[in-house]
Amino acid sequence: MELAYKAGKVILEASGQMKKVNVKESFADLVTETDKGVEKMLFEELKKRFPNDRFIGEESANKEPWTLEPTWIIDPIDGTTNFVHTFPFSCVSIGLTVNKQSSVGVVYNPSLDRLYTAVKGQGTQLVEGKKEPVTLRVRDCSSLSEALVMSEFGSQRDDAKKEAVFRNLEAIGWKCHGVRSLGTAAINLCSVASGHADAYYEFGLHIWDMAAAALILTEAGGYVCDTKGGPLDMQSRRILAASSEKLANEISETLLIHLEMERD
Ligand code: LIP
Repeated sequence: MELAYKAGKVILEASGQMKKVNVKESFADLVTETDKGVEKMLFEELKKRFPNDRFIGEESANKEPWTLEPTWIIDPIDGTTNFVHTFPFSCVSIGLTVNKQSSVGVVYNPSLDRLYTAVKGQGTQLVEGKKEPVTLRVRDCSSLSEALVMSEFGSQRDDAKKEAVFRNLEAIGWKCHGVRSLGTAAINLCSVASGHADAYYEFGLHIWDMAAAALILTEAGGYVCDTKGGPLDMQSRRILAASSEKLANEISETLLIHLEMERD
């Protein structure tokens, strides 16, 4: 939590400043010096406290393989596009997995001063500004026709992704109350955990976008799985999250294209 606040301060101070923006896999896949600087700071600080643990970060050139060992999985800025454009939904995401199971998740959106935390088996808490922490719980919603659904266009720009995004959006969008897209997987998941939305699905995200927030959702009573149903595979680059298993199943059956991508 302390490091999330520290990272958030750096993100907030840099937001809206002139910054060099580089691209990664497509012209819409952005990275800045702030992403790299925050990741370096978090790695250094966590390594001081947990020298024997392993580390995976979005911006590291050589990614360590994900193993059963305790592993910190970090996205220094989830929602880099929002950060570049000053849309106030970016966050730092810090997850810890042990035996490949998420055991700690911390997500902090500095623009709204919202800190989401979860420890396996101990529920999810939100600290907003100076307010007392509150325990989060998903909203009761078991039907797509009553659901507010979140999804993302993502940052890939190839034809297969385009077809999957728009055909799935057409299938889901007309059957639910509405579709929302905040531009950050972690905050989308936290929004379902908070009861602000009822479900979220995406193809093309990465392990660091979900490692912390998937636990935040399940500890708030939500359900996560693969888009085809079955256990979530955090390396598969796809996720379906909902306030209940029943709603997740309905969305899974409604999605038309379950994109297969190169694994993380
Ligand atoms: C982004 C996600 C977003 C997704 C993009 C990208 P980044 O993470 O959170 O929801 O649609 O594909 O992965 O690049 O801002 O850390």
